[in-house]
Amino acid sequence: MTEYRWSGAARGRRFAIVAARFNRVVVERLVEGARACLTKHGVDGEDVDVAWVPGAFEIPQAAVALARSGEYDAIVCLGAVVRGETAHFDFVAAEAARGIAAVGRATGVPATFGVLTTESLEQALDRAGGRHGNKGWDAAQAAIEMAGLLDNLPGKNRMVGGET
Ligand code: INI
Repeated sequence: MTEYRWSGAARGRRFAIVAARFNRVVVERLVEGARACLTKHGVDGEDVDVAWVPGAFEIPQAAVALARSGEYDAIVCLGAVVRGETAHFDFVAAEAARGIAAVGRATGVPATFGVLTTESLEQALDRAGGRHGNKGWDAAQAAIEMAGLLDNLPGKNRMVGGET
């Protein structure tokens, strides 16, 4: 029986953050949380690149391009979709989630989901360094873990260039 584990060494790995500008006050805090997590785990600031996109809907396209570049061990996707502000909340949120999940499966480069989907801006701020933690930190932590786990799984798991 093999139990595959994440090996914890994050130092030396490269990460890309894809951040959606919509609700920027929230997303900037998610980016800060993600950066803080990566730094805490020994990742050099020079090894973390950030790509800003207009909104959460555009995250998957940038994420797949970064994943296919072969430059990164994982992609951290950050955004804030707030129901109160849009009738198309469900479409934006669902496409962001579906698209981000597809990036990881298609390319083999983990893409983690730090897109808040909340009823109000207040709820979003609560999850961006407020009383419910920082989901940017959580998404970065998941990216470190997935990058370490994939290296330990059998076979060649980085299939850069796959279909989404
Ligand atoms: N994008 C978000 O990231 N959050 C939102 O709350 C949001 N609202 O409210 O509409 C939002 N819309 C923009 C969308 O992501 C696209 O950028 C836009 O539709 C252009 O394709």
